[in-house]
Amino acid sequence: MKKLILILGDQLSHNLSSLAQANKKNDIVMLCEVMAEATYVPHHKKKIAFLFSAMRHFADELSQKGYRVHYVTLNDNKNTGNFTSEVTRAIEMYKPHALHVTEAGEWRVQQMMKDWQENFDIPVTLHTDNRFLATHEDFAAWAKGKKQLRMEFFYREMRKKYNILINKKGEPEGGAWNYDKENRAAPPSKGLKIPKRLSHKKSQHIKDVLHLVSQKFAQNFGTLEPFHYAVTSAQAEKELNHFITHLLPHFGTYQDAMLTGEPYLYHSLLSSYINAGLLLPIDVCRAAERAYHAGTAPLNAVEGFIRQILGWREYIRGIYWHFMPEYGERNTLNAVEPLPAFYWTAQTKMNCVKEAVEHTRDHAYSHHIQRLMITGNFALLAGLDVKQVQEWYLSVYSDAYEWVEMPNTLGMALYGDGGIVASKPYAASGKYIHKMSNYCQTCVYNPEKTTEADACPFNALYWDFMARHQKTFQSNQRMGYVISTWKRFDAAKQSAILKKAAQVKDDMRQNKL
Ligand code: FAD
Ligand code: DLZ
Ligand code: SF4
Repeated sequence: MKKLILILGDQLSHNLSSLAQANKKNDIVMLCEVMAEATYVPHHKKKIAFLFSAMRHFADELSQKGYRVHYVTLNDNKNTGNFTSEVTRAIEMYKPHALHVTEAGEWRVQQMMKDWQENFDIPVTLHTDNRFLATHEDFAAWAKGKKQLRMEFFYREMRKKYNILINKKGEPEGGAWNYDKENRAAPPSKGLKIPKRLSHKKSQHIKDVLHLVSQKFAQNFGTLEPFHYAVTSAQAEKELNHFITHLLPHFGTYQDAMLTGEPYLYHSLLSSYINAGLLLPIDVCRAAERAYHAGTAPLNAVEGFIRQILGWREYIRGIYWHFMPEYGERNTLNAVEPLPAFYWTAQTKMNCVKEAVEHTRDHAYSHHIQRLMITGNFALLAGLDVKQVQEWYLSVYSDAYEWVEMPNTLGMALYGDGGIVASKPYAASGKYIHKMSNYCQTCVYNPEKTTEADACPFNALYWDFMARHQKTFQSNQRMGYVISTWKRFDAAKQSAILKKAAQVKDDMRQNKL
């Protein structure tokens, strides 16, 4: 029996389920760089460079371990351009008896694999992706019969299931499940001292891929170099250790802070490595837990960090698979305004948006609060088209795959799923941004003003959003106060705010904001 084992670009893990029963002598392990995947959205240059470099290194590691590897580069002149045609070509070449593959992260590719099961002449086995900590069945069992699917309760179950930060009595470490209240500190006025980040030696693979990307994807969004990404599991492990030692101790307190010129703060930068398979989520959680027990990181930081991975990451994936494909068609707030050009150019006077888009352009990264409370919040308030916003997020971040991007964007940032992920919209005015960042200090707009010529655009848009959606939110307990505040404004004040919001949108459409 000769098997063909297909490994996708986000499946670069040596313990992958499809590899588990591989026979090194007989079986063929294949990886392919294909144009269809590189262009289904216009990915950031660094995202393509990271993934192709990591795929090439992973293929080398498999060869060194004795596997027979079939690797197709993007510029191989026999490359047919997509997964289906490349697998077909490999079947013709090697005449395997069966195809094995680990289930895909994205619905789109999973459907492709189901078609293979129908149409290929050889049996096709889809293996469960056991790198995730909750299976689709686990999530469905948890969700069954629940009116609301709140992350916090899912997370507690996961803590118990994996016995993470649980004391000998079976209770949460420190007596509480969640220390988020301690994790919302504004940045101190003197700024923060952020440890330097790692950079990794440029291998020949990286050099080749950087050249390839600069040639084939010259028009794509983003800066290609300098390129500092880890591209092997050994390098990603170094990133993890660096984070645990130097950054995790401060991760919690300033988790929601934003600072000019500081794209990373104390965030881990591990999402691209975890999502591509270079690090396993359970190993990352255990490393953080060990730091707590060793006394090198406080509980609020460790719990907060573990919650992002064991809680949010698994919950988000659960939501995606539980509600797809219908989820992707949702647009509860009927948001249809075209995405303004500044999401791609960073040419806007709004300092906060400019910073977030510049970080994104330069690093294929911005941290969670920038994604949620700057670019996401603006899109929510301005009613930007949910599909265009999702495509932007899926393109520009090196950690973006639809299973994780979609519920975060459509659900968390845009409230476009009608409240499955978020119990209320993450709508915020310029005052919140002013409190949590130093962006406003050097902005031409004033976060304290709403209708004046130099007023912060977020303020009028915030009230305009409340006015537009008051019917939807008036019965939401967490929104009652703000909706009734809007209703208490006299008619002249309401009219001035709505007029200003209309002007802000006009300026946005004319690229003058
Ligand atoms: P840290 O702040 O250090 O967090 C630690 C880890 O927790 C991350 O590496 C990640 O694995 C996990 N994590 C944290 N928050 C989330 C979350 N909400 N969902 C899933 N995992 C989480 N994350 C992606 O991995 N891919 C995406 O395409 C993506 N799109 C997003 C879009 C929007 C609109 C928003 C608001 C969030 C999005 N996120 C996405 C979640 C989050 O912003 C990123 O995981 C995080 O910024 C990655 O940086 P980090 O590794 O430094 O994270
Ligand atoms: C994102 C991406 C890109 C840009 N290119 C490839 C590729 O050429 N070959 C590949 O195997 N995977 C690629 N990927 C990742 C896939 O899009 C990802 O595996 C699917 O979306 C399934 O989750
Ligand atoms: Fe952003 Fe408004 Fe502050 Fe300017 S004033 S940085 S637009 S929040």
